[in-house]
Amino acid sequence: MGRSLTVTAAIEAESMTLSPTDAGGVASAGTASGGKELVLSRNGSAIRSLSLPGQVGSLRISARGDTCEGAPRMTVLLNGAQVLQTSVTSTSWTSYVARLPSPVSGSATIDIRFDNDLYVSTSCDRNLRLDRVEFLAPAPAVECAATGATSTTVRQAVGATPNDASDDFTAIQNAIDAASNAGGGIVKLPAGTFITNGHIIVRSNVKLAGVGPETIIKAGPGFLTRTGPWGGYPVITTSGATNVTIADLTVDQSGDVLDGNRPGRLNEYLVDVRKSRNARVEGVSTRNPFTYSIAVAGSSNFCVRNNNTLSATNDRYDQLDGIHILDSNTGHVLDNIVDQRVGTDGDDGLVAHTMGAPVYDVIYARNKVRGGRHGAGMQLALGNHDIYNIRIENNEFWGSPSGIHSRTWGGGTGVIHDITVGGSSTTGNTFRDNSGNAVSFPSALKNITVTHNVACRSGGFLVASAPGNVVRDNSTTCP
Ligand SMILES: [Ca+2]
Ligand SMILES: [Ca+2]
Ligand SMILES: [Ca+2]
Repeated sequence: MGRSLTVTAAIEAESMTLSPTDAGGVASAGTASGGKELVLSRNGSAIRSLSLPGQVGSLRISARGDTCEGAPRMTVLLNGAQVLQTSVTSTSWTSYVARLPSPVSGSATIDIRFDNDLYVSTSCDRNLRLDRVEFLAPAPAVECAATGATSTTVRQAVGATPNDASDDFTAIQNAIDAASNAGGGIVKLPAGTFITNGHIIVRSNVKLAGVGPETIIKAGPGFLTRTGPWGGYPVITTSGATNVTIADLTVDQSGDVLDGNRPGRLNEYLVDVRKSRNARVEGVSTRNPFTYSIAVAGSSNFCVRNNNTLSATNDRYDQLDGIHILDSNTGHVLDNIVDQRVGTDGDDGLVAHTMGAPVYDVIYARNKVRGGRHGAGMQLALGNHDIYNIRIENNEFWGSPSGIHSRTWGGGTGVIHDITVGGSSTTGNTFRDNSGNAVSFPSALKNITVTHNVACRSGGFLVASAPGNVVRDNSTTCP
């Protein structure tokens, strides 16, 4: 999950100007880039101006120290603003990274300062040694990898009639089946409300698409008379398909008028990516759920992007999660607006959940989430399989009973590990007006990184101690 960054520009420290000029000098160093280093032997600055040929998001400074009753302190300013202050404790070349609060380009002045010089006659001499400064491009924005269906052949759902009481299930399903049998295609629905009394299955290599939220597929009065392939009540499922897309429409489960409280309610979900590979759900609005709104179950290589969930019913249901990733791996949950708290029935906004398989290699980024009355902004729900390699960044969790929390269910033996919440000054999450803790990971964990997040009118950052955990540089002050 690591990302290497492009070097936009680099300078040797020995090309920098000292101020005052007697603060040190250039020395030969066989281990240094260019064979030379700049030694700051007394308090002072190493300064250089340059023109950056592209955007820079961070600096990487190769430095080492001569310690003397403590290490030298290095303070780095870019264009007059401090971007790093650190002790240089290593006596061999070490990279120190300064992340910029926002990208910089054009003319730039870097100023590296040494301000705690110490010289003890005959015993030791504290100095700061600099080798090289690299200017790194900003991390590329996280985007989905799953392509979904790629055929561009458009097929009409002949016989589907919007805005009347007639059941359009058979016409839509027949068009999907024909498209898949022909090798793939786009089944495109115009604006209007289409009624389904069945459970639409999107087949391999097919994209089911509307023209935007004004294309509505709505559960009709006969919707509960039969079940989907896994015993539940999906409005749309991918049930085993590969290379499949659901896009640009509203999907309404009619949970406000139907009574969805029946066996199997939680077997399949409103929009259900099920045992699929390479699946996309994007530009989808979900309405009136009586189960999870968008779920990815037993699947890999998925993209859930730019969707909008809403839970608005009162005192009819529970467990109404927004976007629920179950027993699935390798995917992205990006740019969604999740609101489970308009009514009282809503539960967690985002979920990673293990029941029969681990959840791993998932990035949740740039989502705006309000968890429901029964839940949290995000829950890591742990059964007997691990949840790991998860990045949670640049999200806003607001107005929820709590921000992000983990729970163990059914005496689960799984472990939550290698989770990053925030992680850098450009990827931190915002927690706003949550009544409980911003982050709470109480048990069954290791290698949890919670850094660079901001909690405003929310609780704190609670992570049980465990090997590899890093919890620092979080703020509980409103910006
Ligand atoms: Ca010195
Ligand atoms: Ca050098
Ligand atoms: Ca119709």
